[in-house]
Amino acid sequence: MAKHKTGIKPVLFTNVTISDSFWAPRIKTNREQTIPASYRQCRDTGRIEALKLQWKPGQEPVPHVFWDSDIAKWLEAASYSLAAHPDPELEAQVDGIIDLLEKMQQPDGYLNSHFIAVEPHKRWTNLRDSHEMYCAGHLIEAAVAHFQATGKRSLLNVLCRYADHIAKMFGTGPGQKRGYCGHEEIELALVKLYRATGEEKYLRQAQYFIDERGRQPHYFDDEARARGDDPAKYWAKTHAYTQSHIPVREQTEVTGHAVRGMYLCSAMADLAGELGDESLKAACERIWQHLTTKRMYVTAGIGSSGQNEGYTFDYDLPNETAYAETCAQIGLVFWAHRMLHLDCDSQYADVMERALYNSVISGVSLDGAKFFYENPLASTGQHHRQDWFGCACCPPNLARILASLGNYIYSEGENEAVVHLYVQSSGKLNVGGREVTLTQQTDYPWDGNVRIKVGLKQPQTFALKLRWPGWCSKASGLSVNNEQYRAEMVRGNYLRIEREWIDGDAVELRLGMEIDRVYANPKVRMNCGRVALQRGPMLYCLEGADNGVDLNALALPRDEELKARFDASLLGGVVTLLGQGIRASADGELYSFKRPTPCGVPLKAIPYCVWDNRAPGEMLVWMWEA
Ligand code: FUB
Ligand code: ZN
Repeated sequence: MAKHKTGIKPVLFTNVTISDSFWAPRIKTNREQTIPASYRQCRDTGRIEALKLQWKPGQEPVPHVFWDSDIAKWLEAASYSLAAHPDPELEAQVDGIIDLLEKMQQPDGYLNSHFIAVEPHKRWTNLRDSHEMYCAGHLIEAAVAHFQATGKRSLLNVLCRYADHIAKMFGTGPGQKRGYCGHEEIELALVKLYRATGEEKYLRQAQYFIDERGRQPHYFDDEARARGDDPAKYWAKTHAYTQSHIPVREQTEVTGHAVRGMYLCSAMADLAGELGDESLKAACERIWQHLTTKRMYVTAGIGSSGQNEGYTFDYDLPNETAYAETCAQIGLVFWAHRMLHLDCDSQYADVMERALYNSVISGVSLDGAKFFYENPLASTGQHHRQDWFGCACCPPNLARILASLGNYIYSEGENEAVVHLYVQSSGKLNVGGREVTLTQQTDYPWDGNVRIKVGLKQPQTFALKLRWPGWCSKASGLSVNNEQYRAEMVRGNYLRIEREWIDGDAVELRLGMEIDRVYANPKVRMNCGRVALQRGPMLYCLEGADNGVDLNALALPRDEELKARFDASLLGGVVTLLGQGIRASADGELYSFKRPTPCGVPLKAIPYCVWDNRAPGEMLVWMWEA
């Protein structure tokens, strides 16, 4: 197991039971709707059929180069689901696909449905664009999840053989190619494979891929020439698109394709922890600072442009055309979680929470059947979730993170138990070799009161660390067994309570949850004069269903005192924000010499993450402030 610098490691979702009113219904819907629907989509679109290698020239559809990754993410999600909820029908579907993968594997270990059936002569000839190792990485993650969920080695054995094949092909040794994948993913997967098998060779292979990335002469240029292509005619124009323009330790900014960058940084953080590599950690910290201070949406969406599915320039955060791919935010959660275990600093948990409650969960409808690929912050009413996509990376990515959401709440160490997220749940931790149960009772994210009961077999001294969320500025309270307690605030913004705990001890944390107005730096030109609303971890938006059309004709007066009201019958039960806005008439001419006279209108904001679950209409996060 990883030896993290902080000495803490995540408590696995299999030891966490979530019982709140926000996530628990989403996880259930994920299990009952999203996972089965994604299986049907993989079947009906030919993705599963492609594994049979029966494709013939001229036949449609042609198995796509990264179809295997969709299957892999589904397998991973299904495995997590099986770990928590045994389901013979689902297990049979999983076994059926594993059987196809076993049969598909080539004698040398190679495994990719497109490059076996469609373009066998092009195997490993275009690492920059072809996604072979990206698919391999997702399959490895699936294999580890399946092994951990079921104890079966069937898929793990297949993927170990494939990983061995890849390690034989790529490296610095004689006869090896000095390549790495254009879409990062295999690096973090190999670290997982190392942790699951204990085989250090997989860790070393991940390290090789990270160390090799961005070196000169550039591998992608050399391989382009070998294919007879001119590297100067690269369609993406720059190797910054794949974060390989310079070696990773020299990188200071997020660049290029957002999902790729997040998977890369996740692997860098993993390796920094595993190898105690300070230079990788420092690079992660620099890139993190750049992303979160200059290129991240208030919803924690990242990657503002569809053109490169990624970043443009600092402070360029358009609302209506925001790309903010669901997968990118999921990648951000993966990275933030890893950073948190390199350095137990609440800035990482804050971003992780912001992404989870806003631009990750926005990716799926309340009924679990429709998905956003892009998560804009304004819409004229044309943007809606869809059943599936030709490029279907997001739905199964959502399925796997929801099925394993328990991973992000607690961490455990020799002498400490840490709570990163407040979610009504129960976590079974291993603190210094003894079982400690933490049971949270809370209405979070709608209310900031959290009661944590400590369950122990015998009294034990350790530190309980509770994250102080970045959104919480209002004086709040902390008590232990109903007595006020002055906890030490340790580096990284965690409240630390060290004492001898006895079974049944209870801690109460009261986080003042106010309605906050958020203002963007004026360099974010789109948001000048505008304001966003936040309450606790939730960002809010105006939606047409509540506020009519022309949301840009509405403004929020600067002195308006909004009220928070829980509405059990709305959108699965949400806190809405209510108040009076002012509205200018939008009925006039295109241009006029007359200043519009606004009139008062009721205004209602709902959590951003649940928009587009009712009648189609406009949506706006950043509203005018008058
Ligand atoms: O290229 C594979 C996946 O498809 C990427 O991660 C997404 O951005 C989408 O392009
Ligand atoms: Zn995606």
